[in-house]
Amino acid sequence: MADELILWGVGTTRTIRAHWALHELNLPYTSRPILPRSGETKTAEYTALNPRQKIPLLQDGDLTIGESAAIVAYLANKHRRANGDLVPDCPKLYAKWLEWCFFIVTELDSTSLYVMRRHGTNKGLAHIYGYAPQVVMKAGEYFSEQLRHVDVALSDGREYLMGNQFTTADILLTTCLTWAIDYGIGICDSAVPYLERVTSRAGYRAGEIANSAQI
Ligand SMILES: N[C@@H](CCC(=O)N[C@@H](CS)C(=O)NCC(=O)O)C(=O)O
Repeated sequence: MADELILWGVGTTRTIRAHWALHELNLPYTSRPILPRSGETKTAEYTALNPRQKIPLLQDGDLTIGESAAIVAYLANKHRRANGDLVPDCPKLYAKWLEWCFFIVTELDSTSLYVMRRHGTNKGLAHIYGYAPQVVMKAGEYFSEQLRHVDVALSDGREYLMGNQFTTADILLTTCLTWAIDYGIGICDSAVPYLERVTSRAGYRAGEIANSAQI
């Protein structure tokens, strides 16, 4: 019998990545719907599991893994699908997939959008990390500049970042694109049909519901 999968966390751009991957892969799991900034990430029970006090966090038997990009990559690698893996197998394609994943989590997420979240007042954390409007403006500009890498790739008409193979890199990019739209930054034209295509996937829809803070 397979180990029980337990996913901690709902309600954020990072948590939806894990819910979405679990639904893409059709994996049954138990959701522990704790929320950020609620005190639920700071309980003794949760801190023992994750000293970073962050969500999402996945438990797979005796394995505990955090970092949304690592969680989805782990699941994709462990659970290969007959109708298309969420991670490429071929070493060169794997390298390109890895490049996309690192690019998205470092340049688009951590250096741009998360900086805006930390230092802005629009749904932000400025009350904790300090209000810095100039930094927020520059981070938004940086996001748009870095998105050129995505624009050039998608402008050749490919279906997904890795061509016709939907991968976890698409999960990461999609969440950054919806995040950027939410912050009013705007996205490149080539990403508009891409975003429609990806968010119409059954896995995304199911992941979105599972990630909802209401359930
Ligand atoms: N790089 C991490 C970031 C995780 C993160 O910052 N999570 C936020 C919510 S999106 C959190 O748990 N914050 C702690 C709290 O608010 O209690 C990931 O991608 O998983």
